[in-house]
Amino acid sequence: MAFDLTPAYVSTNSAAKALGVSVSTVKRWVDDGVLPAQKTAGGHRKLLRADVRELARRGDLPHLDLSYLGDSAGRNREAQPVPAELAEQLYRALHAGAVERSRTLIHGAFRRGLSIELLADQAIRPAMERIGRDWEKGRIDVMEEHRASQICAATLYELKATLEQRASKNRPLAIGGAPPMDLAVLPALLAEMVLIDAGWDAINLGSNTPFPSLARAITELRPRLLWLSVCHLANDRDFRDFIHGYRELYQQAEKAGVAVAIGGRAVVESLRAKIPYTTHGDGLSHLAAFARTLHRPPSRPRRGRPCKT
Ligand code: B12
Repeated sequence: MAFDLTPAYVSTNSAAKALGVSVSTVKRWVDDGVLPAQKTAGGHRKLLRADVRELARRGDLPHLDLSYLGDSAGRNREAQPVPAELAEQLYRALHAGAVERSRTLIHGAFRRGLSIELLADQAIRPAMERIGRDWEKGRIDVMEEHRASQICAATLYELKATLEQRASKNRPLAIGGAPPMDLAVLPALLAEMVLIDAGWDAINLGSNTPFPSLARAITELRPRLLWLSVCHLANDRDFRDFIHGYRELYQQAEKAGVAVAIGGRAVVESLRAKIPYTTHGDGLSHLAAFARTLHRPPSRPRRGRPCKT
């Protein structure tokens, strides 16, 4: 049997960030014996990752963020929620209009390590699809559908603020949104969050954005990437207008050297056959993967790794 003799330590600083408390609080917990610690030859405290995780599990710590414990994926894998279960719970909470429960589920999933793209593709999308089906079958009213969208959007704006706080300074810029007549909010908002989480500075121009305004954003903001979430093209006329406006936009993007990522429910094969694009994806995991090929953010420094004694 093989034993791993290398203990996985983290610094007081990383532990503080992971537990969502100040460094002095962590030091006090160490002094009080709440959190076991050893000292390096240089007199620094070193904490076992497993002890920090255990404290996280036991304690009532509202600002917990185990991503700071810095495992290989940057987040705590063991505790990750199962997306299908999360989708089911989220659907129930959204269906019932349970604001706090929905918030807890979304924020909790992120804190426990679910990436924004998985949250989008495997939890929010299926939950909202079921809400959409309920509406289609007359089981719920537009009231419930709008309420569910509002709860999601409000919670995602909160989460976006968290992503912005931890973003680094020098990031490439992406701009995007939904095209004219498309009123969906969540897909473009989630695309923006996926890009921020992938190390980009992202500006979402939101739903129903005219093509000339997207073109102006290319000229004035000089992004490296433009994303478009196309969720609804109501009829043949909308379809034709979209193709016309989009082609002009694409030409301008190409001239400016801007990559164009397109996706959304309305980007069906018959539409894709008629338009150019740099990349298309069925889900936001595709967008994240593409964004990583254009820009790889520096990995989070492994602060506080003790020198070998
Ligand atoms: C919420 C909602 C609305 C809201 C949107 C408000 C808001 N705040 O967002 C409102 C009330 C505006 C609305 C209106 C309408 N809606 Co509606 N709506 C929905 C609903 C329930 C959820 C959509 C959603 O937010 N999903 C969550 C997001 C995250 O998922 P997503 O859109 O699928 O996005 C994923 C992918 O497409 C992809 N993706 C998205 N963007 C991008 C971008 C890139 C670059 C990449 C790579 C990938 C990508 O990744 C995302 C995450 O996995 C859907 C049901 C459903 N099946 O989706 C119906 C649905 C889309 N709506 C529908 C309809 C019919 C309408 C209306 C025509 C109703 C009416 N009669 O007025 C209008 C049209 C309005 C318009 N012009 O846009 C139908 C569409 C049917 C069809 N044939 O396409 C649906 C499917 C409901 C149904 N089952 O019938 N709707």
